[in-house]
Amino acid sequence: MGASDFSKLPHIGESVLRKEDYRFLTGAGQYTDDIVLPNLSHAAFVRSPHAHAKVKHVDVSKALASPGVLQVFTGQDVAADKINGLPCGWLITSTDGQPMKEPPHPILALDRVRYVGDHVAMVIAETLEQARDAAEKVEVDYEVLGAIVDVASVRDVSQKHPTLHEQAPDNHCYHWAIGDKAQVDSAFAKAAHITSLDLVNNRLVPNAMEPRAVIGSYSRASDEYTLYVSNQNPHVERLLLTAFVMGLPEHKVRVIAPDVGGGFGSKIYLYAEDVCLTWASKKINRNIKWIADRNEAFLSDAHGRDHVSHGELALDAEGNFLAMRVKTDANLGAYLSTFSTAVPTILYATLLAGQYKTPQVYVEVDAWFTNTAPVDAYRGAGRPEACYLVERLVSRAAWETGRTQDEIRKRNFITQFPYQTPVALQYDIGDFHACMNESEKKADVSGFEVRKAASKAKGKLRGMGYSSYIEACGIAPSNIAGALGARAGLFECGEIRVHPTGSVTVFTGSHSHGQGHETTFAQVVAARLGMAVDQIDIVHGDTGRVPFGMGTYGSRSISVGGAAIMKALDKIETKAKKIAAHLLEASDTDIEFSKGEFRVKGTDKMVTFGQVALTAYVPHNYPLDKLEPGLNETAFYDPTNFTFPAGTYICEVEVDPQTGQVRVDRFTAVDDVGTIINPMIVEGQIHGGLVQGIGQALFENCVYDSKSGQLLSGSFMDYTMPRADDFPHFEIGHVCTPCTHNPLGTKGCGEAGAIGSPPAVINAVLDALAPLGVKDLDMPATPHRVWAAIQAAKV
Ligand code: MCN
Repeated sequence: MGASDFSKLPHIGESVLRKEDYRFLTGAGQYTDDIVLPNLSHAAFVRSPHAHAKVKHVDVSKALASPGVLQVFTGQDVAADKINGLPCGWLITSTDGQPMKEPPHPILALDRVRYVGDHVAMVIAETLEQARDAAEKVEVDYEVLGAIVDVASVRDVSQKHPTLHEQAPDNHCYHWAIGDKAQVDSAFAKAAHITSLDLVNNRLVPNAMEPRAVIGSYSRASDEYTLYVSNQNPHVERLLLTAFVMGLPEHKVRVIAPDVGGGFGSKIYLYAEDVCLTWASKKINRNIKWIADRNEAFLSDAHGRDHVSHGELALDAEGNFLAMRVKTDANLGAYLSTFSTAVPTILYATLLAGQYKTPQVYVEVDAWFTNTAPVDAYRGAGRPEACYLVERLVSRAAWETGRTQDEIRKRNFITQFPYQTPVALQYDIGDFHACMNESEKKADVSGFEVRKAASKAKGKLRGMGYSSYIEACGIAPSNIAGALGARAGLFECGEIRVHPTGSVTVFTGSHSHGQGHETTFAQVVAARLGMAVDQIDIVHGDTGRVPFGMGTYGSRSISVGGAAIMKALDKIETKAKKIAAHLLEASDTDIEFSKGEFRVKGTDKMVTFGQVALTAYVPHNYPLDKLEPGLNETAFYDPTNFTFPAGTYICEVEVDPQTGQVRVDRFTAVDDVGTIINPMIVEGQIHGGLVQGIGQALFENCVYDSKSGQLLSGSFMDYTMPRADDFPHFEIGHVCTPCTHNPLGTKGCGEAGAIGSPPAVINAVLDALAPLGVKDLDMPATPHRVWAAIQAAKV
């Protein structure tokens, strides 16, 4: 079935209420902390209070003697059992052909700690309180070393900085580039105008509602481990844990990621705690639970973003883009987290063409180690950083050349598809003009001047900012990703199990941690099989039940996971037609399937899907010589390209010039996410993304003290999370150009809001401040920063 026929089926485009919400809203969810196993013990981690130190000695004797303590483990114990460090899943090759520097990432420190929060020892006790009390009694003799935390300093290798890893002199991980430098330089030489910009993409802490949580369990009866973990991709977790770290066969470990209270990327990875608890559950023959508290989450969850960039855009006299040149330094933190290395390269630099037909783009990226928590993919991952750079440059170019925000964009929009960008990606489809036009209409751009005058009358400054984003979702295909350094496949798996009574259970390798898959995936199956949505159950998050899966990240689930389900449904339909043909005494090539009924073409002879299902399991009248009984099919789907959601966002802010306070007054988001399965869920996803993106632009900032390396924003007292009353009503609109290469026509929507919104906000703030002479501002645009920029512009 083609994407166009699919989009017309019942249930597609319907705002079906979320099936999962009953249990979430009535407290019946089963999160990792809700799981209580017999013989349960509790773990607490001893974490480094220093950003960088030698670990000279760890004395666990007092902790071991504490009440209730079962065992205390250190890095030496882990090493003695030949447990490896955490692996990195993406190999980046430097421009000189050398592999990136890949220093060891021990699960418990051996002789050095490299960031505040680094794991030193694990205490296991009968109760959580006993484990925490005993952890305080572990005595660690540290020799404190100098720390380096920010990328703007570490990249200056002419200065002598502390070195984190002997494998990485100068703390340098890789130098990577894409694009044709000579062509770009020659285009710049001919430019009528060059716009340049230095900017910082601020470090963020993910802060999912449910902090990370782990239960390690071991059965002596079966010699099998079970790891319950708040995680986005249980099969990948299992693969890394078994093949790379513990040296176990995969079938000896079952990973269950039950209800997960948000991840936003931070729960993609294999963390030290996951390994420690799994390993220790056999050592002490007890079930062990660890739930991060919020402070531990701030210290030890993988952080996001943290780029410093210089970007330049060359234009001709008419405002056409000729070339873009970018240099980015990325902070990877103290160790390489699972997919960290792909973020500032594959997921960032390849998006720098944006929505524009800029003929040449050249990007150089240096990645660095610092004494900070590891950085990895966080909602958007690389694409927000790319969009921020492109859209800030484009807006600035408009101001500098006296063009309007829409004129400069429309002039340069790509209009012919497929479109090969100069940075590897090929966009399959889009309609950027339609998104812009719809967004301008919904934002009432023509009424802006009146609103601006009204703000002025109140002593406020009003500004309007644009952002036309494009992103790449559903990273693919596996063979190209492999050639680019991925150490994993990027397909998805789906299994359809039709029961004798005709209801269906779907097993998917995708993972839902807030995105509503139990509803939208059921809509897809219900649409195809002509059934009610509540006849279908979706199972995910358990390597013991789901055949295989690559999990959820990069807004891939509906487009890759959903496509795998569609493929399995094709197989179901093919087999079911054969059964129907037998029942109807016709040839299967004459059978049509529609709305849950199999018909012989051109006749009124018909059997229902339910009759076929029953026949498959009660095969009394059945072609047993030609066909196996049962109706159960599995499919793997490896996409041929990314999907490319795109849109235009328009933000209007009001700034108080006395206090620097910024208020988002209006925000319009028009997105093209292809065919929409469930508009209510898509809208919710866009809302969530917008709040995270606007949060980055105005409030959130992860700050380490530049000398001591202490995390200064380690709690909600110091790290400002956005709240509902910080936002206006979001004006949401849609344009639909169905994705050309998956059977649903969908593109991802989970990250769009977080990608497109930050530049719209900052461009709006800069527009408001333009009359005061403020030309630049970094995120987050806090009142203090805005006020300081206003004061600085006065001198
Ligand atoms: N959908 C749809 N029609 C489309 C596209 C999507 O109806 N054209 C639906 C999907 O069926 C799914 C939801 O929208 O129910 C999101 O789908 P998709 O864009 O495929 O994204 P994923 O399900 O793969 O979710 C991952 C994405 C990412 S990468 C982050 S980070 C993120 C996000 O989604 N983290 C989230 N949204 C989140 N939402 C919540 N509540 N919690 C998180 O941790």
